[in-house]
Amino acid sequence: MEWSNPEGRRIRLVEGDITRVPVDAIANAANSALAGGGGVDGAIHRAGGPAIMRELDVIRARQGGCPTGRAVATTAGNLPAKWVFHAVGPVYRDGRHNEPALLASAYRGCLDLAREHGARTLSFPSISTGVYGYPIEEAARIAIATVREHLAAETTLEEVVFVLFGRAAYDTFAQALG
Ligand code: AR6
Repeated sequence: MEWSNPEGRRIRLVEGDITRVPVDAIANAANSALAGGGGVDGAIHRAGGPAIMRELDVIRARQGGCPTGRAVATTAGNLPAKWVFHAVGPVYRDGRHNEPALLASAYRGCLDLAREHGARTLSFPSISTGVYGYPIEEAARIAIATVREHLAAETTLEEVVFVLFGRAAYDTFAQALG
């Protein structure tokens, strides 16, 4: 499924594995320790190889990790991309602990890094909706709205691809994209 704004910038939805989709930059759903983990984070480190963790070690030594709602950039190692942007989404508690703002901010962190690096294409997984428990209907609305807002402003991005793991996640994002 595809949508484009008046400037011709696109949002595309794909069902599949984010490590297999070639783009300039891949966003990762990381944790604030930048320690690696399961889910999409595990898949990205496995496919990208040890070069990614080596750069995260340097970032950790410098700034101690990455706060929730922010993102940091590394090489993409062996992945079909130039960079990985490691975003830290919120752990969902009850929706009254600033979760919507923090989720939007995690997406914005990657979108801003894309602009800084001059990326033309960027892929996202559905941040926070796995282990972190964010209800996917609300998360999808926030993700799409935040990307649309970025694409309406000055940016190098021509296409943002959401790579959704499984039919249910794809359908939820398709609904949010309208
Ligand atoms: N490609 C695309 N999406 C995927 C893939 C993949 N290969 N694998 C899983 N997903 P999660 P979170 C989907 O749990 O909720 C990690 O341990 C998955 O189905 O990966 O932000 C980190 O280290 C779900 O829809 O991330 C953190 O500690 C979405 O990706 C913590 O989990 C996000 O699920 C972050 O939790």
